[in-house]
Amino acid sequence: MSYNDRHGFVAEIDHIVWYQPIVAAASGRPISAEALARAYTPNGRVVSAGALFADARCSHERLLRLDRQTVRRVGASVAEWAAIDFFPSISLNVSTTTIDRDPAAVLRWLADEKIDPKRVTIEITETAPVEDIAAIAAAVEHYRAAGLRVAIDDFGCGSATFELLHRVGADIMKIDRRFVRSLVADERSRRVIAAMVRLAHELGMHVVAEGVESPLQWEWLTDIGCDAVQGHAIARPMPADSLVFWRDRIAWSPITGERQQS
Ligand code: G
Ligand code: MN
Repeated sequence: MSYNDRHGFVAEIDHIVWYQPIVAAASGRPISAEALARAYTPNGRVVSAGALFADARCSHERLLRLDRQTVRRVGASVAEWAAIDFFPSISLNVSTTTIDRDPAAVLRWLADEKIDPKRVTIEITETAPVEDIAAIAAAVEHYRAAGLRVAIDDFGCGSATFELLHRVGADIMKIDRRFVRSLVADERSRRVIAAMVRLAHELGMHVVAEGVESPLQWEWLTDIGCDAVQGHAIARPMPADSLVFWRDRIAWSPITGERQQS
């Protein structure tokens, strides 16, 4: 049973956006903030809207509207932040459906919201079915020419892992949290991650490890050569105004043992 069936409240989704920092692995310096769609349940809890995006019954039109609304919310955050001289880079999850159906939409929306494409990384998840890789590869070229960066999200757990890597020239590889989860206890996980990092670097890509929940995982990932980390060990997703407080706080790096002022 899908999330929608159980909760039945998403006839038309009015979701909000929270942000989770991504930091340089070695220094702990903030690099970017991933915009994450969140929805309120009827009893006021905030849950991930990921389940809604993944719903197979979601029409293409609805997925387009969801992505559109995320960019609108990010536009509002960017304007609020600019008013206090805060200009973080943003990672934006865009569905492959949107990229496939209307490749120019994202660029239009960013322009409408006055978001500088150079501040934006588009994350393409490869766990969703990728219908037309050639079309996606062409769209990605177009985005990069417009100054956006492109990341392959959830790398290693999708149906088209190597085909995407082979056909789509992306800037960033995001290693799925399932590899990160077992790395401290399992040497093979570490070897797999190390091989992914070498592969990414061979292709000139940066590597972000996601789902980093402990300082020990963070340390291992840094030693293995990951460029950046994201997860509860660094910061949980938070509302736009909290991101400012997070930035102003002193971030702690377990690697250098130095306190970092962002
Ligand atoms: O598919 P994608 O990688 O964009 O998913 C991001 C999701 O991962 C968000 O919903 C976010 O709340 C969740 N998340 C972020 N950090 C962690 C973490 O350290 N552990 C776990 N289990 N989930 C996380
Ligand atoms: Mn993502």
